[in-house]
Amino acid sequence: MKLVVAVVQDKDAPKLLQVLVDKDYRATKLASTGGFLKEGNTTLLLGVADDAVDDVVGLIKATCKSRDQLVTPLTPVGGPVDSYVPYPVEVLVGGATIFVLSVERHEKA
Ligand code: 2BA
Repeated sequence: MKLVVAVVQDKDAPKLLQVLVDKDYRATKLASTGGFLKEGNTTLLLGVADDAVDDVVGLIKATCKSRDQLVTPLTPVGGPVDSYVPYPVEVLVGGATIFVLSVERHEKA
């Protein structure tokens, strides 16, 4: 068994969960926050059989979209505040960041 951990955008999470549950995959949805943008995203935990990993990863990739997001950088610490003009910069946020981990043991009680 493998544990698939997928960090996805909030906008894609409801559809992705539906797609996964429709195909009988079990999923846990966690509210998470990206370290860089400090904005909400969604982390899904999926315990799946080894031979189902490619299918699950394929469903995630097919459902989640990359999007450009505008970010306004903070004033540089210690820098001159009055002359600093914070121009928004575009950041491409990926469709999904996926980790696949081996599961040593899985039990249900
Ligand atoms: P955030 O950390 O909020 O990052 C959002 C997007 O900002 C990233 O999209 C990337 O395009 C950009 N970014 C992140 N760190 C950067 C940096 N140091 N310099 C310049 N740009 C940077 P994604 O790479 O698609 O990541 C989307 C979200 O997935 C991340 O949100 C984070 O929550 C998670 N993530 C990505 N890589 C991860 C990793 N190696 N470990 C854990 N979580 C990760």
